[in-house]
Amino acid sequence: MKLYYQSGTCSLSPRIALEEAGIPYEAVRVTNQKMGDPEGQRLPDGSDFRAVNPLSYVPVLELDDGRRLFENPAIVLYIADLVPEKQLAPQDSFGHSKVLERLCFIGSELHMGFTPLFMDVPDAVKTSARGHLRHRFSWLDQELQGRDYQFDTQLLIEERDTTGNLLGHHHQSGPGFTVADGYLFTVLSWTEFAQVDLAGLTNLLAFRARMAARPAVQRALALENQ
Ligand SMILES: N[C@@H](CCC(=O)N[C@@H](CS)C(=O)NCC(=O)O)C(=O)O
Repeated sequence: MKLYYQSGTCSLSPRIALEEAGIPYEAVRVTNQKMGDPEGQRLPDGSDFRAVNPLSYVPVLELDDGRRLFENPAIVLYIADLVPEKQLAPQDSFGHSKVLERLCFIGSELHMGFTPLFMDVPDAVKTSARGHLRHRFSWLDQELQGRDYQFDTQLLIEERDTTGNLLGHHHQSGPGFTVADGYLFTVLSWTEFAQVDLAGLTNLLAFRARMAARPAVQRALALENQ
């Protein structure tokens, strides 16, 4: 499996999902020779990235048989479903759809909301974009009240005796990491650069710190910057 990525971008989200899943993958760095120009995106051999994604953006997940998946929500849910036992997304239909709902919210209401903040546009447009984002982040802050992660998952816990023999299993339900957390963490990582004010959003800030402490997230960040 290959992940086409660019450091500091939304491809961090599927990278976190892959690291959490423990699935081996090859990371292919896309570089931009001409910032903001889709014709400038290049593969490591210097060829045009549009041969992989005609729209010239990351992330792209390429399966071993050559099929490709585009768009963050689809990619990370696919990764989650490869390892259902890890509960990177709830596997019941409603729980799965709730994670998809949040992934779509992050993609359209947050991720795309940053676009003007990375462009040369009038200050009034940027101020409006920051207000729009602050409003949506405030809602997520409320959603995270009293919770470590955005959704509940159901983990299968093994019971063992003192010598390590398996005695049985039980289910434990409660807030747990899902791929929607990896995507939310990714867009939160842009807030300083984009000057989006998160002051007072204590649940969201605690969530970000909790995510940053996860070994898989730390691996994803370190690998991106290699
Ligand atoms: N709708 C896409 C958006 C992906 C996207 O915005 N990718 C950015 C990085 S965060 C990119 O590659 N931009 C380069 C460009 O558009 O030229 C998704 O959700 O996956």
